[in-house]
Amino acid sequence: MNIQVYMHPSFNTWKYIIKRPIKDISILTDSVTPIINNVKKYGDLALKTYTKKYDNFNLKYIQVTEEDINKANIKISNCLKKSIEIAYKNIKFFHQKQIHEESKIEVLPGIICWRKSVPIEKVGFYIPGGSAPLLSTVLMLGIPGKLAGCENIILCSPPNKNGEIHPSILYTAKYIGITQIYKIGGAQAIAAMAYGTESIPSVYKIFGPGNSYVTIAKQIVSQNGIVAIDIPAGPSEIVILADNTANPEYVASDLLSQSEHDMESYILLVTINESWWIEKVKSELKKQLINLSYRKNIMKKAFEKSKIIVFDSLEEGINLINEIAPEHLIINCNNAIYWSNKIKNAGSIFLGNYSPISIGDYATGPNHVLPTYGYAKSYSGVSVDSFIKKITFQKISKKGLRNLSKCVDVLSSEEGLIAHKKSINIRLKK
Ligand code: HSO
Ligand code: ZN
Repeated sequence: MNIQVYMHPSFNTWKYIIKRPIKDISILTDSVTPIINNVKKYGDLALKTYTKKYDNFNLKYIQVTEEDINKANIKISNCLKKSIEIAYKNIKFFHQKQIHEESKIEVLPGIICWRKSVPIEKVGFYIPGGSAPLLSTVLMLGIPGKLAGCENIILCSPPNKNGEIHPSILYTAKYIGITQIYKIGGAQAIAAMAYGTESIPSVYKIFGPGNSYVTIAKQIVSQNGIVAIDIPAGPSEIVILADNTANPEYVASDLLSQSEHDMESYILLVTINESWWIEKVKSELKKQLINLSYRKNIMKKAFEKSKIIVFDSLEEGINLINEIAPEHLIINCNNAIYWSNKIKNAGSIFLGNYSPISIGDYATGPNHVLPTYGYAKSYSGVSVDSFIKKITFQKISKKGLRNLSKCVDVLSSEEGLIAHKKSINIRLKK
């Protein structure tokens, strides 16, 4: 593993060091657009054709049956069931606290206003299958969706070569109470949830990670104004800020953990430590990778673009991290809370030697669907709020109207919108 080390880089070089790979999306867009158009035009027929082409299966029925779910249930060990139950409880407990009812505000005598949270009626989840069937993402999306009160939740996931969705995805979905599940993957699943087909109902918002085709498809359907999406998604990201209290073995294990998601994973270590400590991290990476044969190629590829940045002070590190706005940040420093208060941009922050990202990926409670690619500058991770819209209410009495009529008279005149003030004055005429 040949990680590039940058010693005390000057401020004007930062943007080159930290930049994410720029993807030429034109090729992806060209291949995804016809898929979207065909699903829109031919519905289920297009879905079956693409499933044959990309998943190599002749799909008879698109929707998962009760029998499929029961079959999956048998394949799940008690140990896995127990772990899902524990993770479920913690994620639910954490997200439950995000539900607040706002009080009614009497802005002026006779003017009462309030806001009500209303769940998005129909939402759709995309859950990738393949070598890493993300059952934890089913929990991370399903729990806040259910807590918000979404009435219709559907889920799409690609079938394997036997035409089945991974049993742990089916089991977890059922456990949460999601029963409308469809064996469709890729851009065609996104198009189906956006436009609807004979089998798959259209939804108002699409959630969930996926490969670059899925990501582009989500972007296209949302730009077309058809549906909303959760967050513009990109590969996983890990940034670690380390001082001499950080354990190099643990640091290496964290960097490796996020690298196994994607060849494009963004991996960066920012430190004020001496060269022996950095060498120790590097040798640990090599050592630990030997025992991670299953996804070694993905990890090796991801590490080709990884970087170690050495500064004189943690302040510089914090400034750099605020520029990066990483999805995950581990602050592995003495007084981690103090340093974390200086972070303005990050998806989720893990504090100290015993807070690996992996524990949060599965079971501590907070959501693991987080903004990547610098979107943490303006986006939050998924939460109950992601499944809610807020409607405002205004109840005004005649006295309240009188209280504000002069003000609005002046403002609407200034805008030249005379009918506006007339609709007020007409009510106040004797
Ligand atoms: N770290 C991923 C979430 C995940 N990890 C799912 C394991 N399973 C989000 O970047
Ligand atoms: Zn992860």
